[in-house]
Amino acid sequence: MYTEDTIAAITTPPGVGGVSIIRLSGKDSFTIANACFRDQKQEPLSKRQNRTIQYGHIVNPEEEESPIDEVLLLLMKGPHSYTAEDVVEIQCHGGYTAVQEILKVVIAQGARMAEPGEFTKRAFLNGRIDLTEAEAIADIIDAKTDKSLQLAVNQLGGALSKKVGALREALITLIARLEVTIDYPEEDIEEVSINEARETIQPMVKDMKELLETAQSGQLIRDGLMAVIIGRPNAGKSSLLNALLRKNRAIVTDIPGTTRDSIEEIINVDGIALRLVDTAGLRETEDEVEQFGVEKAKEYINDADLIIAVVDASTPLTAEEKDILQAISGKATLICLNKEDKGVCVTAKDIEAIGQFSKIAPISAAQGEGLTPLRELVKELVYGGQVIPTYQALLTNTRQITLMETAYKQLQQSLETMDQHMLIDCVVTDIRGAWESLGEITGQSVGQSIVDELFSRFCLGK
Ligand SMILES: Nc1nc2c(ncn2[C@@H]2O[C@H](COP(=O)(O)OP(=O)(O)OP(=O)(O)O)[C@@H](O)[C@H]2O)c(=O)[nH]1
Ligand SMILES: [Mg+2]
Repeated sequence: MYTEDTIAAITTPPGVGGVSIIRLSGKDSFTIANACFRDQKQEPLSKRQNRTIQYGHIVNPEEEESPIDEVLLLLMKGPHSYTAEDVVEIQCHGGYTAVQEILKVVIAQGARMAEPGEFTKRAFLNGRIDLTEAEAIADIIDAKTDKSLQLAVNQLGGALSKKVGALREALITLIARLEVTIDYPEEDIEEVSINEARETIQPMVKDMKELLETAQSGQLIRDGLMAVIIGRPNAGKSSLLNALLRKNRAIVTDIPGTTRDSIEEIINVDGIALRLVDTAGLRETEDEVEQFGVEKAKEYINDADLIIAVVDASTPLTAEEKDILQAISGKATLICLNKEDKGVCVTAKDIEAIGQFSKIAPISAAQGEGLTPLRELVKELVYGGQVIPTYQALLTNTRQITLMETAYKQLQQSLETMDQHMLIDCVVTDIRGAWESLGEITGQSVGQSIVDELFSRFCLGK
């Protein structure tokens, strides 16, 4: 058990609301709460029934018991608490002052201000959750769509941990069997063991490959995609942004060069968060402000997961427009042939003659028509044509993916080592490497610095 000092933090966001919560965790939580909590009962909090709510007042014992607020106290003794330590949560009236005053009092009584993510870090260090589950908690907090939430909740339920745990279990059993062979080297036993090892590892390699193949989907469901809307001035980019948002977010005029700074908004496309960026129309310009906007647009093109190029199809393509289209050829792109209600000068064939694009769709941004192909393209990019349910175990971040790739390569290496009839010791070394890499995913074998870095990304009070 990880026994350290007792930490405290305000776990609710700053501002006015119904309630604010101060959380205490550690061996002295009950003693500290007891020192500043007053109600009708005589018995100390530590003697009261666990997992109950107590009604009373928080006072400042250093200042003649002056009352601070009327509160509810939640008592949760370890190990059955968020951190697996003794936890007390103080619910006071929501606002700026009471909650800060209560925090000051509990700190004065011996608690220490928690660092960001420290409660969850303790849950991990105390063995209540593993690293994938801790990451899932951060993902639940950050979830932008129902699908990313489902994925995170599922990961918190142990979907990925179980999968990784099963792989590790099979590997350690295999390592044990192979090590027996090393200790008692007899040729026929060795042959049998190697065959067994091959049969165990081959399906695992297949399993891991599948996990890696679906990893991009997991990451995109979790993080969403960034789509940049580009095109020449007046093509209808801001009109498209507004149509997708179903509100007049960006200024639309018939003056070319209306949008100068980029505008970002998030929309939900069938459970996937799509970060839309409307940009300044691409053109050579003397206007310094507009020039900055054009440079920014070009940067977004490099970073985007998806490029939405808007073409004014009611007038012939300009040389500049052709250059833009050539430059984005081959990337994940949707070409929107806009303003077809005004007349058709540019067809899909004309666009196809310029380069390779994922989809070409006639739209009317002004009327909000023809937007379905965008949804389809987003889904194609995320799922790559596969059906991936969010309750399936998925790798969802770069840390997990990199470690899984390493483990995958190590196991493949072990198969090659066997094919080359090398010593069993060498095979065991490869397999052990994979076992350790998998352990890093769940946090069974992971360095302190990685743990510190990971939890520092959490918010204060979590
Ligand atoms: N007829 C018609 N007009 C459109 C359509 N989409 C946009 N427009 C008009 O085209 C003009 C320019 O639209 P914007 O959305 O401001 O174009 P933009 O690409 O953002 O332009 P900049 O910000 O200057 O780069 C406005 O007058 C719009 O009303 C459409 O589908 N049909
Ligand atoms: Mg605009």
